Amino acid sequence: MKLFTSVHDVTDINALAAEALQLKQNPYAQQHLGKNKTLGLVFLNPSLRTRMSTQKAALNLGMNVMVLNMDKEGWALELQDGVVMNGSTVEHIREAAAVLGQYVDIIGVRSFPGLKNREEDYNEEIFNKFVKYCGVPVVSLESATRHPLQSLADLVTITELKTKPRPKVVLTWAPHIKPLPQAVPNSFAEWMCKADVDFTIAHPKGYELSTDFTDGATITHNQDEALADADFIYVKNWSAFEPYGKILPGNDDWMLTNEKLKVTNDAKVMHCLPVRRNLELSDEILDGPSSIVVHEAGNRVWAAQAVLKQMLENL
Ligand code: SN0
Repeated sequence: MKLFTSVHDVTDINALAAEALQLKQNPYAQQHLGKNKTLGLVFLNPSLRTRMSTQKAALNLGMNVMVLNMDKEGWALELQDGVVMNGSTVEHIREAAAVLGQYVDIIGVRSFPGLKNREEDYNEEIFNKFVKYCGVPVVSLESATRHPLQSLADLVTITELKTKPRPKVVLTWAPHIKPLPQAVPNSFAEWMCKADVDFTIAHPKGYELSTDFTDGATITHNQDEALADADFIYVKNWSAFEPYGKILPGNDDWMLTNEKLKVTNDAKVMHCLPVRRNLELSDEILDGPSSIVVHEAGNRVWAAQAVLKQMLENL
C-alpha cells in the first residue's frame, strides 16, 4: 500500500480488519519492519486519538516517529500556485511537503475542510498537494472528506464485537452547535457499504450526504424506524452538504437516549470522539453499558498498525 486515503485504496477490507485484530493479539511481532524507518505526522488541526494511536502503532512496529503541529508550530502555508507571497503565508506547500519527504519514510497528514468552498474541500486540494509534493507514501489522518483510519477501526470494532454474521449497523445524525465536517460519516458510510453489514443512515431532512459515499445504504429521516433491531449505532454530527457547511434549524430531539435504545437489539453505541456530552450523546449512554466508544478508540492503534505494516512491507 502506497496511499491510504479511502476505502478505495484497500483491496480487501475484511482481510485488513482481520490483520488489525491479529496485531492486537501480538503487537510486537513485526518490530523488524520499522527498524530505521521514520513516520512523520503532520497536523493542520487538533488531534488526540489519531495522534496517540498512530504513534503507538508506529512504535509497536519499531518505527521512529516525528510529529509536526503545522497549524501551531509550522510556518503559515501557502497552497495556491502562482501567487506573490507578500501576505501572511511564509512557505509554499510545494517546498514544505517536499522537504518533509526528505526526512521521513511515511507521512501522515491531517487536514480538515474549510467548510466554505465545497469544490475546494471535495477536491481534497490540501491533502492531494501533500501527496503530490512529498514523494513518500501518505496516510490520511482525516482529510476534508474522509477519515479512513477511524473507519477501519470502526470496522475492526464491529468485526470483533458482532454476535451475528451480518449485523444491522445504523449511522445516526446527532445535534451539535458547530458546523462539523462530513468526513467521518462519509468515510464510515463508504466502508460500511463495502462491509458485510445491513447498513442504514438516519438523518434529519437536509443532511443528505454526497451519494458518492452512500451508494448501497438504506437512508431514512425516521430515526426510530432506523434504530429498530439495530446491533450497532454510530452517532455523529455533520453539517449540511447543501447548503454546504451549514447547520439547519431544529433537530435537537435527535440526541440518542436510553429510551430510544429500547427498540434496538441491545445495540452497542459507537462514536469517533471527541463527543460533546448531553448535546451529541447523553451521559446515561456514555456512562452506561451500551457504550463502546472507549473500546472503539482503543482499536485505533490496531487499525493504524495494520495500515503502517502494509506500507512498510511495500517500501
Ligand atoms: C472532527 C470531525 O470531523 O467531526 C474530528 C472527529 C474525529 N470533530 C470536531 O471537529 C469536533 C469539534 C467540536 O467542537 O466538538
